[in-house]
Amino acid sequence: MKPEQLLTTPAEVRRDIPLPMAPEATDRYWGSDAIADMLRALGVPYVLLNPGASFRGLHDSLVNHLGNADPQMLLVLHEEHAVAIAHGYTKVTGQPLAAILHSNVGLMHGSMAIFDAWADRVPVLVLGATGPVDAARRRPWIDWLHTSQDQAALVRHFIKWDAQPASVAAAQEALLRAWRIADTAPRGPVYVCFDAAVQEARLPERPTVPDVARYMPPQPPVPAAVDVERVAQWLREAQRPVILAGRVSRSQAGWNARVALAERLGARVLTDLKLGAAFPTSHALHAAPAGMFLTPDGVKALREADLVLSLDWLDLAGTLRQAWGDSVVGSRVVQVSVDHHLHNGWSMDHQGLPPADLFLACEPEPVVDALLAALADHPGAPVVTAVPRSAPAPAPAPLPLDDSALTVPAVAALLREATHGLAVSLLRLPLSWGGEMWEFKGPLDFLGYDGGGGIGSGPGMAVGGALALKGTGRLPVAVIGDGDFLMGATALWTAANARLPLLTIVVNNRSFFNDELHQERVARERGRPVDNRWIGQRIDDPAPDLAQMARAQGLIGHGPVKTAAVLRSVLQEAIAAVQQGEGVVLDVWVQPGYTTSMSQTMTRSHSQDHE
Ligand SMILES: Cc1ncc(C[n+]2csc(CCOP(=O)(O)OP(=O)(O)O)c2C)c(N)n1
Ligand SMILES: [Mg+2]
Repeated sequence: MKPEQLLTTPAEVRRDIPLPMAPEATDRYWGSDAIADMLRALGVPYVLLNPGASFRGLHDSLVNHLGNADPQMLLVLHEEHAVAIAHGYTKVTGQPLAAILHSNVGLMHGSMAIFDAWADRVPVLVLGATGPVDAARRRPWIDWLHTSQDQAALVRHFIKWDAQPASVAAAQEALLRAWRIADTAPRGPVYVCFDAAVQEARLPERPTVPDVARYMPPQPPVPAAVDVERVAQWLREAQRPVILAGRVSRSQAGWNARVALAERLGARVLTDLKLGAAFPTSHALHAAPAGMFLTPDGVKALREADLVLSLDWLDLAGTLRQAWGDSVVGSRVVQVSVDHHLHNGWSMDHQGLPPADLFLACEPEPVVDALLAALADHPGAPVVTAVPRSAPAPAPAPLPLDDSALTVPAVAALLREATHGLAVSLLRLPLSWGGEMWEFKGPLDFLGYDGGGGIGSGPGMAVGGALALKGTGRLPVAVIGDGDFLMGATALWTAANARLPLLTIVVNNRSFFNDELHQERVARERGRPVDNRWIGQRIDDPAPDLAQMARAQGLIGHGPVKTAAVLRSVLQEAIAAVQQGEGVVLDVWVQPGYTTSMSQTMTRSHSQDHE
């Protein structure tokens, strides 16, 4: 289900730069003009690209045939960012973008980000080029080097579909099919590779564009009435139902429906910090703060359940295992998901195979709507006011003292204080974050993680989110690790170039700290010195000047910020600057450390390790 349109038209990004030549200045047409026309007809607002000769024909068509509008180009400094920005944008809007990657080399650079989008079930129209496929037409050296047999083979295991059309008509059809497949749930990236010779072929006349309205994705499947009635009956009978709110849409209507269903049933709800906000976290029925893994209170709520309604929960088998271990799952399980349509033999991102007493092959939203209708006569349970807990509910850390050194919970507390009353979209949170640190009140309050766990995705996806939110009045904030920042930092240049407001807070522990925990665990198991865990992990000799890296790219950079007092004043300044349209990076030095439940789960014994 698509989120409601955030903006009636995509934000104007630097249309202030006049082009020397008006579009339509020529009456001669080329193969790539037809491809560009198709992108416009499909309504793609932006294409992200790093230039390359393999698609010089298409590049020219976008600029000189279409006048660099609808779609508009955004330049990136690395192909990984092209895909990550598209991914981040679509997570907010539901609207896919195109990323154009140069021949085999650009595709290789983009591949990790394609994997992230795949694992996150986010559609991206990845376009590429090769050739000329006809060897007789290749320039010496470089055209041979950058032509590969079956180029899509590089990424085929983690895209939904690919094509290398051999004519203009086939290219148009390939784009229509790619679009439809990418944007049909389970959504994901697709790849269309344009032969340089097809792009550069002269056309006898202006290409006609097919009527794209006749090739759109299918209507989402709705559940069969008999299945809805069965689940509704099970829900009426259930004493302690639990809803696992997983991969749901950013739609406000979908959010409201989930709340209504939970309230009607008195069902407890669990959410996942790897995914976008799915349920109001301060609601009495939200059973436990979300984490990257199920927290002890989450395990308890699940363990007590007599019916589990999984709304496309990301790892249902693994989660049930956290509650029931090796014993038989002691609750009815209803799985609502279309994800199985995407599973293949290469990627294990399908996770373990969960049991399901009833499996509805639908997206969550139509099922929630149907259940609400079926349960209209249900008396409605009193909203549980206090969920019994094993220990006191985790509370967000209080504001730190002025001169104290900073931790991630303290940064969260100061950010809460500084943004009080503002509509904030957290575009990214670091691994060291805990669900209790922030209240999610709506579907755009948090956009979730990157899907594939590919470090370096943070900055690019944040830029994409900022592009989507420009002009909406929401404050885009990304809180990311220093390792993530350093791998993806040059993505921020695109934010500066496109004049995108964005606040990036780097919680800088000067380390790839997640992996220090792993080395510590191994050292302990082997009776070896734990003190050596930092070797090959710390990023502090020299400590990179992250603020300088931001300034070097045209953003505002502050830091290193080392105390609460300084962070409080810098945050105020930074938020004001972002509200004026600036991109700001704050380098905030924090003590290394993860929440207890996180570090316990991260460092479990080898057979249960996650990285
Ligand atoms: C491309 C890639 N390389 C390496 C890893 C392994 N890895 C997982 S978390 C992590 C550390 C990330 O560092 P940072 O962003 O600073 O977060 P911190 O752990 O310090 O909180 C690494 C290297 C990965 N997931 N992806
Ligand atoms: Mg770090």
